[in-house]
Amino acid sequence: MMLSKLVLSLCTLFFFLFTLRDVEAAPLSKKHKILTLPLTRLQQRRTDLHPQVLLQQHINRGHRRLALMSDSGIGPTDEELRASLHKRVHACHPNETTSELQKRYNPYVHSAVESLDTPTLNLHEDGSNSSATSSASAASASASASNRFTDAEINALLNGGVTDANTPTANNSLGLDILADDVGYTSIIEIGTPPRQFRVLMDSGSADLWVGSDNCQAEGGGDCGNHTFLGEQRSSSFSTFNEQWNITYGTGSVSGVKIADDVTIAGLALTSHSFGIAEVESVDFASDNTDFDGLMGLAQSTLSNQDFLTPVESLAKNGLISEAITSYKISRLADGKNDGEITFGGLDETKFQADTLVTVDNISKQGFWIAALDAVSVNGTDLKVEGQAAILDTGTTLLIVPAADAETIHSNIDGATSDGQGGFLVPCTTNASIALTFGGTAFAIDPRDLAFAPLDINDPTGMCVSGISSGNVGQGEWLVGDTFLKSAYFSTNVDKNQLSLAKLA
Ligand SMILES: *[C@@H]1O[C@H](CO)[C@@H](O)[C@H](O)[C@H]1NC(C)=O
Ligand SMILES: *[C@@H]1O[C@H](CO)[C@@H](O)[C@H](O)[C@H]1NC(C)=O
Ligand SMILES: *[C@@H]1O[C@H](CO)[C@@H](O)[C@H](O)[C@H]1NC(C)=O
Ligand SMILES: *[C@@H]1O[C@H](CO)[C@@H](O)[C@H](O)[C@H]1NC(C)=O
Ligand SMILES: *[C@@H]1O[C@H](CO)[C@@H](O)[C@H](O)[C@H]1NC(C)=O
Ligand SMILES: *[C@@H]1O[C@H](CO)[C@@H](O)[C@H](O)[C@H]1NC(C)=O
Ligand SMILES: *[C@@H]1O[C@H](CO)[C@@H](O)[C@H](O)[C@H]1NC(C)=O
Ligand SMILES: CC(=O)N[C@H]1CO[C@H](CO)[C@@H](O)[C@@H]1O
Repeated sequence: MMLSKLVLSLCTLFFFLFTLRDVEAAPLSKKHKILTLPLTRLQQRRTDLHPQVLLQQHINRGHRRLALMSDSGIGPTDEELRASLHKRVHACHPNETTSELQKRYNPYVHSAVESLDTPTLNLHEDGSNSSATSSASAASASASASNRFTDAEINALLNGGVTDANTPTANNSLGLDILADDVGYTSIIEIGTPPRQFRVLMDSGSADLWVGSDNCQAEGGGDCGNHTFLGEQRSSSFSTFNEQWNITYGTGSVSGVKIADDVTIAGLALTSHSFGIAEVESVDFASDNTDFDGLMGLAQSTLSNQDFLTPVESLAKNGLISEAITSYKISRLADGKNDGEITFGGLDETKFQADTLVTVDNISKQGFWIAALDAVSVNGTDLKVEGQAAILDTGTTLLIVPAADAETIHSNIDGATSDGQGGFLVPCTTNASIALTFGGTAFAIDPRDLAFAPLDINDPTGMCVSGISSGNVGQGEWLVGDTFLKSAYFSTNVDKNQLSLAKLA
């Protein structure tokens, strides 16, 4: 019974993780940018994605991003990525036809499957009912001192949604609200006259601001979902350039027109700021279940597809802040503190230990935020990894590191195993302390974040998918997302082309 439950849950649970966990929002080169964004809250539609498939998704996204972030831009083709995915899918469901598998794994593009939307999870082979609520209580019932997964986390894992941050006390700051289970981070800004509120994903790995247009259409038909939209009829300060812009994503694209309108961020009012509205959105943005209306890229505008200043550059240029600084306190749902915050024009000194602040030069030639990675250690022992640079990206959920580095790291974590196909599992209770050294200071990842999510939601002290995935494209670059950034205070400065990290207060 235990064995069959475990085996089945491996084949049922992971659709959630696939849909929830992977926020990877960075454009990749000036000419060819790709974003991959989360498919939040689609998880209740199907419950049968195999963890192997989840891992392949992460690996594919990592490969694609790293390939495009690297100067050569040479990476696996879509066909190769699809082939790897299909191999994994077929390995898990050997007796299903390709069209059955397509329905299984692309439910959101198959309206027939959309109609199966149901809050009921079937985690048990015997068919006993296990709704999201009862799963959460099952998890909490089996909770022990070593179960790190809080009810709030399990609930967010199953149901997505946004957890609002407290109102910041620092000047020029917005709350950074948590998307699902630490999948991404959003804030509310105001646009237009009269001003209306938009929820945007705050992304240090891209450089364009956009929200949906009143005329927005989902790719493949339909509207752009239950979101707030912008257009000339809604705002007397709206103006258009009649020029197109677009960004190509891992799974689709956003395209639209360049416009200008008044934008207020943390009480700082930009008059007629130039940005984009999206007239066509891929389904992962257009879905009702996507809990944000647009995206704010906060890398350097040299990366901008729209060829506009980023909001923080515009704030500095207009003298509303003294330097184009963006600072992030990325919060962790499990802490229950809701203390996420983004600060413009400076750092919030209440959020970090001043004597631990290190500032390093940005080594990106393109406008990403990339720091030299001095060392990586487990429990203080230097692993001598090959990775040399880290792209710090609030818009990526996990860490994606070269395969050799992923092997080295996991071989040093007690109880960690490879899944044999490039993915890694760690004990959910792991206490291993993995630290990344920047500017001479080691910043440790909280072990809770290393244990990405339980393989079996009813066994939260068993094995977990690792927060460190393998992606072997690029030149030793690590893609360092929220799994790491939750454990540090992070700040970027466009004017000085530098970035800073500090230990949290
Ligand atoms: C697939 O079909 C074969 C032959 O009918 C059967 O022996 C096997 O058990 C099936 N595998 C699964 C996973 O259902
Ligand atoms: C399972 O439980 C949910 C929530 O209590 C309920 O809505 C659903 O109908 C149940 N499903 C079955 C098959 O009993
Ligand atoms: C906010 O700015 C005002 C005016 O510069 C200053 O007096 C106040 O101390 C600042 N508040 C905080 C929390 O930094
Ligand atoms: C649309 O979104 C709003 C705010 O997020 C929510 O209150 C409302 O219930 C949603 N409506 C539908 C039809 O989903
Ligand atoms: C995207 O924008 C680029 C640059 O403006 C343009 O060359 C290209 O044709 C656009 N692509 C699409 C699909 O609109
Ligand atoms: C981690 O530490 C906790 C508390 O000290 C302990 O209960 C747990 O067994 C440890 N986990 C491992 C894998 O050693
Ligand atoms: C690292 O330290 C933790 C906590 O003391 C311990 O549980 C773990 O086994 C150590 N790992 C290694 C590889 O030494
Ligand atoms: C301030 C600074 O050192 N900026 C550097 C950022 O990285 C680029 C590319 O390596 C350098 O050219 C800049 O000098």
